[in-house]
Amino acid sequence: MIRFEQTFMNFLLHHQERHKRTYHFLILMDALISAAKHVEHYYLTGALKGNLGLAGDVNVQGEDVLRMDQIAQEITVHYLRASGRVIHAVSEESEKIIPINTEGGRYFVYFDPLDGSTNVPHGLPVGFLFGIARRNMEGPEDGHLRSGKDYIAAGMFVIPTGAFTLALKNAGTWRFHMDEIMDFVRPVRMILPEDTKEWELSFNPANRHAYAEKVQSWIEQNERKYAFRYLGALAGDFHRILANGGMFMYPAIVNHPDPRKNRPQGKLRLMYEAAVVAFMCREAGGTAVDETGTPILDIQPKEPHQRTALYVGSKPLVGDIARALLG
Ligand code: FBP
Repeated sequence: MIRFEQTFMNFLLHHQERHKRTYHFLILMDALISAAKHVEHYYLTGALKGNLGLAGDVNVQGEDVLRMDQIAQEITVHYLRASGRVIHAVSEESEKIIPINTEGGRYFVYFDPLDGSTNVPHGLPVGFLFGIARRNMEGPEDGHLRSGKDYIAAGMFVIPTGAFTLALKNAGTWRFHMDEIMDFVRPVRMILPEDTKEWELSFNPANRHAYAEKVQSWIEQNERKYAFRYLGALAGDFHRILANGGMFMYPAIVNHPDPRKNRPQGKLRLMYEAAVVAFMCREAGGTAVDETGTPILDIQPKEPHQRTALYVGSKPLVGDIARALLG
């Protein structure tokens, strides 16, 4: 007996119909799905094709560019351009804002086509993260960078696991899995569990003594209550938190023995990392704050690659550490 699954596109078509929305968003999502599948193919074959190494360049963040970063960037920009629906894009792999379909575009896309760079040389899980905002439909559009609360959707592909999670404004966070014909199917609504028994903490333990004293003492008081997991790729770590509950955090680094390694403004990028998971977390019943306890979704970006500290996950835990941060 063949088991037939609901496909992502069928799910989205019904969503658009239910909310009397247009086909434009479908075309954009189709482009992002095609881009992610193409990136997954190159990643899966990367070791044999010698694509998991360095490209020889340095990016805007001062980091060595990986060959896969270039491939993922090229693929994603191609599909966004082909959609004809994107005014401009912000990408981790491009210093400047990328003009796409400036005439006639409808959306802004903020993306990181291959997040979790330390996992790439080993072919371990990485993320394709994206946030989408819509242009001003009532009046002139000034193209300003949008804060997370203005996103209409955000999502992530955990590559190469075939897992895709998408949050739609006021319509929840949904997880899909790739089937045998590379379709994303079987939508499952993700709600952060209230039951704390599966809750996890996720942070880089190598940095814990360089966090603010308040954060270090919060970890000491709470770490024995929860399991600990850390993959070293935001998409993978947040994928777990969405299912099990708990909190992922990448706090500010302020007490590093080598002051040059301090990151008082945080490491993760606001627009295409922190705001993406914060949006997905809100739609799943959770929340996210920065080092000052400010909601991540309320932070207005001043520049495309602005960094932030990030605490994201179950409301009671994020609320608790926010009180400690404000204390
Ligand atoms: P990249 O975009 O350079 O990969 O940095 C982001 C990231 O890899 C996140 O995915 C992950 O959560 C974090 O940095 C890991 O940082 P660290 O190796 O310092 O723990």
